[in-house]
Amino acid sequence: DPYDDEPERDGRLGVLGARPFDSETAREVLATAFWTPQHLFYVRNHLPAPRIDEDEHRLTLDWGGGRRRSFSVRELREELPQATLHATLQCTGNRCDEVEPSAAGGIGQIGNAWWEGVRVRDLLALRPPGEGGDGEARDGKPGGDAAGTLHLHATGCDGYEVSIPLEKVLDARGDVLLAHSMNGEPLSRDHGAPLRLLAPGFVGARSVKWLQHLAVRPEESGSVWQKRYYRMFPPWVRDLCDIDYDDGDVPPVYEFPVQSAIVSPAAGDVVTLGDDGALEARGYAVSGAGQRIVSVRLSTDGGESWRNATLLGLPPPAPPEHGRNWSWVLWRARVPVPPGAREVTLCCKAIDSAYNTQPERADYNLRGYLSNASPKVAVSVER
Ligand code: MTE
Ligand code: MO
Repeated sequence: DPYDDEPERDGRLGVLGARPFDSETAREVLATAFWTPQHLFYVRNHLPAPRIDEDEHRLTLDWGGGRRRSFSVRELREELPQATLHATLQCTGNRCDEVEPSAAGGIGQIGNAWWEGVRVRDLLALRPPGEGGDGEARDGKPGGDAAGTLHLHATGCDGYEVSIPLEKVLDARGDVLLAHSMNGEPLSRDHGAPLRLLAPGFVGARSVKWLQHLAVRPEESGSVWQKRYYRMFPPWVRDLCDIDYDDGDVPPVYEFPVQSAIVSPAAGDVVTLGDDGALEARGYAVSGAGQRIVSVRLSTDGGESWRNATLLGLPPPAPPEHGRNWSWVLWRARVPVPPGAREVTLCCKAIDSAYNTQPERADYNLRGYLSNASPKVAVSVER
């Protein structure tokens, strides 16, 4: 049984699937913890969780053209410059049930943490001398795929593999990290011990856990997770058989768009209004693109009138990314309810510093990916 050696897991994780293990962060945690504690942070595995001996483990980096080097975990922790990253990790399928009701999931395939490790761009800069690589200009022609893009393939010890555009990694403002710790603790087995990739602003699927191998290549990874999952299916595709994966209409998903959720109240709750005739709401919001969330607006009258939420202050230390905001904000609001209303639908929308916001409704896609429509929660009112 490949699943007979799974890690111990906290009973407060909301289980969506047992084998492979798939889970959500609980609402109580989402509503209150700016840094999601590691043992309460959603876990999304596609395969059995590997157990790795970190003293033996080596990460290999392949620049292409036969140039490779491997690193021990100790070297990565102690001998290379360390960086800290504040970043939200969100599964491509967070809120998927709102787009595809048969999909398992709610608002909890998300968490926020501070991560420590080595910037992947610093690792790439250690390129050993050698012949031209796959990623380099040869015969005066640029390397890369048809669009001239190079890709970084990332492979985990469980066999999971995806790629990301190399540009994101080389970009000084891309902040891609090879992480060994989360919220000041070494990574736990479920979160990828001893090493994982953290590509902030990209869907969780790109942040490969139990990282074993990184390789620069002129094309995307050919793995099933790169080619058959984590691509955006057009709304007219209703069945996996309808898909021509090689079609340009099925592009890979990297960045995630502006997202927010109402964590409290939950749909169907009976809420008691305060003396001010308002209800109390809480939630999270994140830009995805590294922008700052400038406001979260709430309405109980279908968007006729809006109220700004209070964005709850970030605890120190300040984000180390000098102007990028990969981390979420939590928010709280008191929202007036129309006099006499017994049922209301609370809705919200987040707006980032580039004035990107959430769509009123999401187009259908088969896997319920990137579900980020303006959240709506229907509750009963008690006065
Ligand atoms: N990396 C490996 N090696 N195997 C996996 O199954 N799942 C991915 C990503 N990295 C996965 C992986 C997906 S889909 C998500 S959403 C994130 O890990 C989840 O990270 P977490 O379990 O630490 O929350
Ligand atoms: Mo995911």
